[in-house]
Amino acid sequence: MSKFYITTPIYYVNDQPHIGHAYTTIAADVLARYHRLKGEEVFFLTGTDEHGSKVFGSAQEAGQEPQAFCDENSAKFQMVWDRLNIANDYFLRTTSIEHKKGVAKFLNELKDAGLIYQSDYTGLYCTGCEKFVTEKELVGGLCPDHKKEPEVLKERNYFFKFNQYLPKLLKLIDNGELKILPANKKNEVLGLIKQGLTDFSISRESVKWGIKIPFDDSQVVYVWVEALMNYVTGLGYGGDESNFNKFWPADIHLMAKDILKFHALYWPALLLAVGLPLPKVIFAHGFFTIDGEKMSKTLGNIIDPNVLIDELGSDAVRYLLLSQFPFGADGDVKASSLAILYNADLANGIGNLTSRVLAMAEKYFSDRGKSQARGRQGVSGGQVPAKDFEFSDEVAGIWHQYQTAMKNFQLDQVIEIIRKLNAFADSYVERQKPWELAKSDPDQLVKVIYNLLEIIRHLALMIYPVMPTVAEKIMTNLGQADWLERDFKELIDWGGLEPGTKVTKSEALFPRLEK
Ligand code: ME8
Repeated sequence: MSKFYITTPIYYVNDQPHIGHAYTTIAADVLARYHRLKGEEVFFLTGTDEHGSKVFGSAQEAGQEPQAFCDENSAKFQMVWDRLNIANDYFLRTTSIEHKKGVAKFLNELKDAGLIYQSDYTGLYCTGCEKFVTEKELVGGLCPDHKKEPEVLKERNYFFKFNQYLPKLLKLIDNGELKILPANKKNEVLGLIKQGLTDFSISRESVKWGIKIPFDDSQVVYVWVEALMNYVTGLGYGGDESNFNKFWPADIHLMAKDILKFHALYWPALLLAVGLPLPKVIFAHGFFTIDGEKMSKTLGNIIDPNVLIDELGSDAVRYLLLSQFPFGADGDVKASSLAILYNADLANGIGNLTSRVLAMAEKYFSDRGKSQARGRQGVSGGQVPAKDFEFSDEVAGIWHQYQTAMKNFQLDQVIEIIRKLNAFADSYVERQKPWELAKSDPDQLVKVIYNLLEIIRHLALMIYPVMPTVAEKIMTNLGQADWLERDFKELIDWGGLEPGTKVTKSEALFPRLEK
């Protein structure tokens, strides 16, 4: 059985979960669910990044002990992921014992390999970014992302001999052994290597909220270095390593472009240093703005996923966020357009199609006669009529496109394919007019209703990774049980609905929004 290991970044607990975090996590969940549906063994890791001066400072501002502050804020991420139906296999917290153990093992290996040295360092540090910045990166003396002046830091730190790995990284990235996607991001990373990079510090002397360096407890591990290690400690590295042995290397690390350099260069170099295999794909999706503005606490335009879930439901939020712009490109989320898209694609689209088709199956192929004969008056429902294969090839072709889009992480394409299949079924209904066939051509009606029910089954399978709850409801309405355990190839073959299966009308899957 093939395996699939997917990760999101671990999010800083100084911030509330917002739809930027939700975007990455939903995308990872979609890919994880799709690979599970295909029968692969999947491990999906997410979590929270809880150490460092930024988190420590936020805890102080909130008047809380750092651990209590982390507990409270990490729980907010876990709660919203639950509400969004995120089926992660593990939630890693960097303040956990197992993470600390794994980090200690990793650092000892670096030290034993002679890849760490001490040096005095003076540099500019942006706490918002939790990284050293150069004069060149500043705009008007301020960090362009946090609009704050970085502080001058003078410390004696441990450094990692990063520089010596650059020629190897250049080769691995260039020849695609370490895939950086989308392609323009690969070029950016190659450009960074060619510009020249220096060894980086892996410890902090003045920071107290962190994991102590195992061989020098006067320093803590630099927050970014231990954060990257979550991708192995989340699998038990340094403790019970059975998951680590089964799932490492990662099949894909997912993130936005803001933290690509850490993932595409620092992390692979650390892995090379301890002799671990490299992740297969590093995918940096775009960064989005809200109505043209960067999401930030100061601007007060952060969208809390909880508010959207309250208004639209979790499946709709998953669908709407992913359908905003190409996965990988930057874009603007227009809060006002979410409701419009909800009505167009979900209420009038998938919701309307399924309830219409199920209602027709019930009306024209009611099993009431049979039920009455058994003395069960009033039992409603329809039956799947005899099979027809008119769209067998066409739907196989659509599945091919769908699988290619998933393979290439084109999640917006996945949505587009779902839209097309929905539109195709709508136009088939309009062309065939089953309500007229019911009077004029019962044989053709059998074919049309079978085709529509079967298309809805395929639609439910295709939307499952994106909208799992709605997909399960549709499958239940189609009389399908245990389908998640079935063989994927069989599942996506045309003709899975067996004649005689009882189907029931659905409640409104996506009630129309009036305002
Ligand atoms: O960087 N658009 O954590 P973080 C799209 N702890 N994605 C966005 C977004 C936006 N406007 N805002 C946030 C950190 N994201 C580190 C990571 S990993 C070893 C350590 C998402 O809380 C996106 O995935 O700042 C981005 O990379 C991540 O949140 C940054 O989360």
